[in-house]
Amino acid sequence: MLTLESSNMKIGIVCYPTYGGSGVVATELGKALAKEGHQVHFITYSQPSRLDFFNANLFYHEVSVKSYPLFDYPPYELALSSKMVDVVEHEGLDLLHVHYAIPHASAAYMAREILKAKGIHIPFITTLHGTDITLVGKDATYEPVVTFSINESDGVTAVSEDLKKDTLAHFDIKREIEVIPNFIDMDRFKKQKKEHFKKAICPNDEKLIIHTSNFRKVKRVRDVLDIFKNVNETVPSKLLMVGDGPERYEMEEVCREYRICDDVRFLGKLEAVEEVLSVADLFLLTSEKESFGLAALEAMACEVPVISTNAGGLPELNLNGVSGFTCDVGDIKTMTEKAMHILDDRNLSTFKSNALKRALDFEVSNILPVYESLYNRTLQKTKSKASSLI
Ligand code: GMT
Repeated sequence: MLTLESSNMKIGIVCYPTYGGSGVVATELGKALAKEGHQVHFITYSQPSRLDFFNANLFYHEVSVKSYPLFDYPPYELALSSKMVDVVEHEGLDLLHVHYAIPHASAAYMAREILKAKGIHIPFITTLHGTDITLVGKDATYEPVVTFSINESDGVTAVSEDLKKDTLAHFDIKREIEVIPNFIDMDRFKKQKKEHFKKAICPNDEKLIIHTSNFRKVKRVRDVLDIFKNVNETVPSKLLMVGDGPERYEMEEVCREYRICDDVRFLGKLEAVEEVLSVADLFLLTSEKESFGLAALEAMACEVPVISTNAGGLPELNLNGVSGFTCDVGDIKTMTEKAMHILDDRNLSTFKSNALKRALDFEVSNILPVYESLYNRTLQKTKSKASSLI
């Protein structure tokens, strides 16, 4: 059903539209594909937060879930499958790409089978992002459905080698998983001249440390405060906490307990996070699990070195001793020492330029062709399978 110019495709993208790495990657991918001339249809329950501009190749279809007194739990997955069927039929899509396995992969499987019964053969690709495998997916509540829908996908990608390894270790996977890392748009994420911000936050030229996350337990946000408290005892510094989530309130309490409130600011969710990253000296990511670490990549693109844990895929991004340091989860002492090392004026500029250099490896222009190649190969396979049925 290739209807656009020979190499251009009509692609349906399904993701979580809210704040969160998987939704951000899905939306940025859709935007980059649209710029290349592909037609991209987002199918989500609300407008993805980064889908905030007009492009003739971008479309948004809202999934609405009808409730009924009988439903204690309105069946979102069914509404999503029905919407996928509708959009594929009416927009003539070539391929579906779902981000985050639960429940998007099983909803896509259902849509594909419904369409098959109507004589429409459309493949779906599933991208595994992290917690869909490492936390939620592993749980017996979802495991059989996740295993089945990964095996039934026409293409599967994982955002790091570590996530691929984890998936193969915990699920009975009978198909190839391709690793395609997160990527970054360096036109947006780059160091900008925002010295007035720096002056406002650090009036006495203090060092600026930053953490961004969704403040979930898995991020171990308290470790960020512990490291900062230690660093702040010797290095005049400020800490910006960007984002929001379940742990935020408790972390504000911890700041009071540590008597560091004057040096820590909680900024909540920020649209233009690159503006504050532009004036930061160090980024902290203390996660217990992290399949890739998009937040760290965004910091590195703005020339901010990273101290992260060595969990999950983080060492594949943050090169130990080069773009920053990777340390054992919860090792506050080492993370403090490494932070002081980076913040030392004799080392800081080298780490900053190394961080930028490493981020360039993940420029969107390097990663987009890898997705396009996977789409083309998957479409060819589906086409030949369909024609063998005739
Ligand atoms: O917990 C988050 O960080 C959000 C989560 C998501 O799925 O929205 O992010 C995951 O996917 C991102 C994009 O692929 C990765 O960069 C994050 O590392 C990953 N988070 C975890 O594995 C905890």
